Amino acid sequence: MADAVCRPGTAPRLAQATLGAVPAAVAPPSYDRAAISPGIVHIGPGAFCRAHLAVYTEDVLARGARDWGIVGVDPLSPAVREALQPQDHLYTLLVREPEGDRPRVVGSLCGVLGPDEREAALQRMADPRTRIVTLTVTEKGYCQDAATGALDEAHPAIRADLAGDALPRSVPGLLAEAIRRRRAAQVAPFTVLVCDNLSQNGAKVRRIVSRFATLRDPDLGKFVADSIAFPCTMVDRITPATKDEDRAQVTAAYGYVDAWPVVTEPFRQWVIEDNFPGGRPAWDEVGAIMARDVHPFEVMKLRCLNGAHSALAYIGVVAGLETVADGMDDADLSAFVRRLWRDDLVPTVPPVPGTDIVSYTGELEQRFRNPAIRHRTIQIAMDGSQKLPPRLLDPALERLRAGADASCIAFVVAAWIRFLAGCNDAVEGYAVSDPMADRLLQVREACNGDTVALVDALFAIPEIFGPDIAAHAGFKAAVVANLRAIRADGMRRALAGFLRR
Ligand code: CS2
Repeated sequence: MADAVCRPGTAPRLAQATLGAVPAAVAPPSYDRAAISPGIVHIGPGAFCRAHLAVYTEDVLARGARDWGIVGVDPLSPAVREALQPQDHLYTLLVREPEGDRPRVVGSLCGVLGPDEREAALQRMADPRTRIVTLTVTEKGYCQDAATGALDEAHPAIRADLAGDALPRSVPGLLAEAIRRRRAAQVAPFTVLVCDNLSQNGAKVRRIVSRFATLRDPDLGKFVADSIAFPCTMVDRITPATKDEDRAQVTAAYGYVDAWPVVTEPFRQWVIEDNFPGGRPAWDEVGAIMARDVHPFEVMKLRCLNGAHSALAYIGVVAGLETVADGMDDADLSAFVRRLWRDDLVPTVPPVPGTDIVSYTGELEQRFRNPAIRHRTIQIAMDGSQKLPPRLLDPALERLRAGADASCIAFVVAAWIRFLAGCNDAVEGYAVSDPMADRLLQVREACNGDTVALVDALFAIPEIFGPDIAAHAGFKAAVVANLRAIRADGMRRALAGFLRR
């Protein structure tokens, strides 16, 4: 395959049978895939999990472990299955260094089930060989009230799962049903490992799933709360959505076709609460940190990395800056991000074992500036209703309660509200993608351009702002003032004005 002529249509497809012929530059799995049995079911096998959890697990398999293969379950779309099944679930990971790509083929995924295979997915979750169910379904995948982290009982998917006898579709529904089946068959429970950017993710999802289970059967709810381990974890690796140009680049550079390669940065971090009653892969031997308390790591990452990302996203989209690296190249926006860290976020981060927070934000700045990673601001801007509370509103509230201010966060909230207009300062349109988009856009329409009314109406949405932020007159007034400036002068001038203050 190394010498393949790479005209479109002639390059061979990546697969087990063609693996021996990938060029030497691409590292293949170094173990016998046929000897691996599945021990993990992963719900949400998108790019992030394939750059993170699947790679840590790949490294464990390469050290000789046999029973930790991963079966992916995508309850929403058949796209990953359609891309990966013809290539025996192999995919290329392109680690993007500023100097060039480091490619490898990852083999830890041994199957992917799509939305039409929910019975098979439940059987796989109930199989005694499955000892861990891992999840990357994004914040909205848990059907939560983002401000409180409780199950959103009015969520259409939850109502549907509770109403009928059909197989569940929601994530809480799938987990509760799989746990019920194992219990009925007297199979030891699996551990649920939530790998999404929620604060106290394991504890939160335990409450969500046990509440869902209680609504089905109070006894099952108690079993979930008392007998299932949901360790908390902090996950980190910047992984932009795969673009067609990445696919084309694999074929041009390495001579084969991969329908869904994954592009990621060199950095990776994983901190895991070590609570796996059914056992776990030796992830700690391949770089993961097992900790008694993940909370300080998670607060640091959610606020400093994800909070700054959201700031770059809303300010960047409105100002017409396409990627995070473009945002960091803008002198005002990078100065803003540094100020956001220094004034509003770092003071809210508890001491983190083995970490100097100033060096951490310095390293974040380098990661954000990696020119080889084209991480689009519009991608990060998605689902703001779910992302703002843990990333920015929680730290704002802590600052306000301590009698301090949260001026940079107030600017970002104003930028988010301006972002909801659906067009940037150059009047180019984009879609506002958010599970609450309809409600947010209705609120915008109803306010008819009145800035104070708009901020009031959005702050009154309890699932986003919660009562304490909503009642804080000073914070609200700061958001109004920033939004007025952004609307009157455009994002760039408003930002420059903010920085002069
Ligand atoms: C980003 C995250 O899309 C987003 O909201 O902030 O996906 C971020 O890139 C990861 O959490 C990095 O670990």
